[in-house]
Amino acid sequence: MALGDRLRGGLSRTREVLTMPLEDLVRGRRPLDAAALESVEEALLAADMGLPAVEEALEVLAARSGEIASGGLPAMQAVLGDQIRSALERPDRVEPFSERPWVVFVVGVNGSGKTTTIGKLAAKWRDGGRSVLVCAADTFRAAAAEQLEVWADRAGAEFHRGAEGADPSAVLTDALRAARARGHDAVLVDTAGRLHTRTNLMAELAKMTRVADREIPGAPHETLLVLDATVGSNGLNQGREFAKAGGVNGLVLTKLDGTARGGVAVAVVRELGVPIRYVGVGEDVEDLLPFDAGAFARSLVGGE
Ligand SMILES: Nc1nc2c(ncn2[C@@H]2O[C@H](COP(=O)(O)OP(=O)(O)OP(=O)(O)O)[C@@H](O)[C@H]2O)c(=O)[nH]1
Ligand SMILES: [Mg+2]
Repeated sequence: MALGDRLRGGLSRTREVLTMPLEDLVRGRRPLDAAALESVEEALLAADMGLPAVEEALEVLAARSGEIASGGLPAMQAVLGDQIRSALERPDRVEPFSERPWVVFVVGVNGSGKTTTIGKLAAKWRDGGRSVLVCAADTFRAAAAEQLEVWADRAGAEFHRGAEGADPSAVLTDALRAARARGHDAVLVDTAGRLHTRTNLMAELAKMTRVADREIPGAPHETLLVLDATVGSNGLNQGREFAKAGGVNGLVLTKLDGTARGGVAVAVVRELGVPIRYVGVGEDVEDLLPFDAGAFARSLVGGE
């Protein structure tokens, strides 16, 4: 399946929520009056775009209502799609593999999809001919490391873990030394979603960041915060904590296939000020897509 089809498939639930009222509206081919705008507002809020972004979008729709009335649904989709695209666009200066090894921390709360994302990413990079080491720095749950090992085997990546309950920073240090010694192109680091208290978790991540930089100056080159789209904007508070503590410079939005709240992409980028780097649209290894704001916006609102 082509990437575009995969993305459109993954976003189909959100697109349904968004386009039903749009289709109803433009069928009448009339200027958008207050009642009409209200139903668009409801749809955008239901898709979890967040109030500030929704208000902005409504202003633009109102200002261009004549054009929409004469152009019908395609015009509506173009205007709204443009608005969503520009809300999602953020300068992204990260250039994977510009350093060797390229070190990526993957952080986020329990169950958000960290391990799965690492597995998918390792497979993608291996397919591209890169050698990859994955490090299980979640030493608190044995099952966490085992799950990562399964993904590593499947992807053909080297797997590194420490003893159960070991200091994650010590495990990381060993993994980075091994990666350097063996000349790996990339290191993907899986982290715990929860420790005894949230504060400990943030302190642990900060320590791991210092340790990585000491072993490989500039590392981690990416810290990806994984957010579960099915939780929608309710997950934003957690996102803020991670973003504050951990030097997060990229987002991964997972489980878009299981939700009608795909508009949350707009809310998280706006709130956290960090670009989305990948989206997850399923549980299979191919279901991680590089993020493209234009393609994402078009898949959300439908049309060309
Ligand atoms: N449908 C769907 N499921 C996903 C996606 N990404 C992850 N999952 C599922 O979400 C569940 C949790 O994923 P994990 O990768 O184990 O999450 P985690 O963040 O590593 O969880 P902890 O290790 O407990 O912190 C698994 O059942 C995954 O298959 C996605 O994009 N779509
Ligand atoms: Mg995990």
